[in-house]
Amino acid sequence: MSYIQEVIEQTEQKNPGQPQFMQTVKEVLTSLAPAVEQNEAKLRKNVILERMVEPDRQIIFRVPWMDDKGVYHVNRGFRIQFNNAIGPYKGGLRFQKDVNLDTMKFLAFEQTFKNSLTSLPMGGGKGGSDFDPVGKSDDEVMRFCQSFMTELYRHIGKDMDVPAGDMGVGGREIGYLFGWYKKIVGDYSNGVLTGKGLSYGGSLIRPEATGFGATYFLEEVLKHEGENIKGKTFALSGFGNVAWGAAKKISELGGKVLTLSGPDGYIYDPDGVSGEKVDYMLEMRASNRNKVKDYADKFGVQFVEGKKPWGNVKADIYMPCARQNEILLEDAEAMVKLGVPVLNEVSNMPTTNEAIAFLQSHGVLVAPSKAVNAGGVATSGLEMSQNSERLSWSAAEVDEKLKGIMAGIHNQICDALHTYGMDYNLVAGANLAGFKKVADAMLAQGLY
Ligand code: 2IT
Repeated sequence: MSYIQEVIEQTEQKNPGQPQFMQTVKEVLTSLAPAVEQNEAKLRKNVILERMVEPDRQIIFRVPWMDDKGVYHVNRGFRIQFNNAIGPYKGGLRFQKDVNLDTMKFLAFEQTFKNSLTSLPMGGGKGGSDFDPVGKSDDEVMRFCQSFMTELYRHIGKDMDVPAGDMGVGGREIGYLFGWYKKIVGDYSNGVLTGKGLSYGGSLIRPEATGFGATYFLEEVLKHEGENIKGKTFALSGFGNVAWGAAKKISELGGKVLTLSGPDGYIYDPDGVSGEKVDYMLEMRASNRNKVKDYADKFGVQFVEGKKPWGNVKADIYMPCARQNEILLEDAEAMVKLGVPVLNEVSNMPTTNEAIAFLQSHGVLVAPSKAVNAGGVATSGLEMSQNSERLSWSAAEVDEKLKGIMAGIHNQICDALHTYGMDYNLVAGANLAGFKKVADAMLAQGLY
């Protein structure tokens, strides 16, 4: 049996009931075959793949909190410190009711390779809770964040592990988390968290960074194909921070965003989501209602209940910005039937492995999330640099660096594909490039 297949089977045995984690492990490891075959003896001796699929540390803790009526609740908190070969653990916190250990491990594993691609010194980590922020008051969210940090603080640090936001965790939550961290620890190390407000060490462009970066990466992909964004139509899912940044940049560059979605369904706006409509996305998110229908009601456009845009709306480019596994095999089949040529994955692991394989074998260009959405964490890395320097950079400076990083990721992918004599397969290229840096660092640092 091949080394890769052995490790996949061992990992499956050791991690029963973790389908999302196994999905990314299989996706990444199988695409590493060309690199592993060249160095098999050395990689085997150093148990590189075995170590790469085993997190350095998995922290699980109780988070008790009290709601506004005085009723007590208990949630589960997580922090997975997956790999710190190239830098301190870095990755977001997700607050969402279906978060479990499997979700956390898949995200932390992906984060390790994504952070490697940014070319910044950041290891892979992820955390969060099964706390459901929908419908909670500010005070409830604050009390939850304080309780969460009361345990988390002992595991993080500006040179140890640096959390940020993810779904359900934005500027408000990071503010409460930082306030409580500072209260417990007593010093002003604001480099311990990223995604902070501008008045206490946040970076300009960090809120926009994931969506902007995803659009910049797409520009590189289209350039490679001799095309550009101007005049192209887009189907997006989600309406949160990531979809907001993407819609803003796409409309600026002359593309037209036809759809947004929420747990309730999707909206179809034939004039495109731009200008005040993009600003309205922020209001929808702040309202905490989690309903995209509000957009249709406000702007008088079509709302399709209970459906996703995939396979229902024809567009030049699909950009899932909502959650994992939103594009299944049946969606991929419908997408090919409709003739959608490009899938630019923005949310983490939005497509199942079967759907990716189907799309690629039918000529759809798939840009993988660990490259496409890396602008978010990359700008977190720039926020850490500014905190260390005790300086703030201008929006133009950060945006320019972000653009350079996204172009750099595309170049690294092309270089990796070139090294192994492969075609323009961005999924394999991103895994090969992300893996190489982490593996080299682990080999250099000995058995640990
Ligand atoms: O999935 C991601 O890369 C993020 N949620 C951003 C993580 C970060 O540390 O900025």
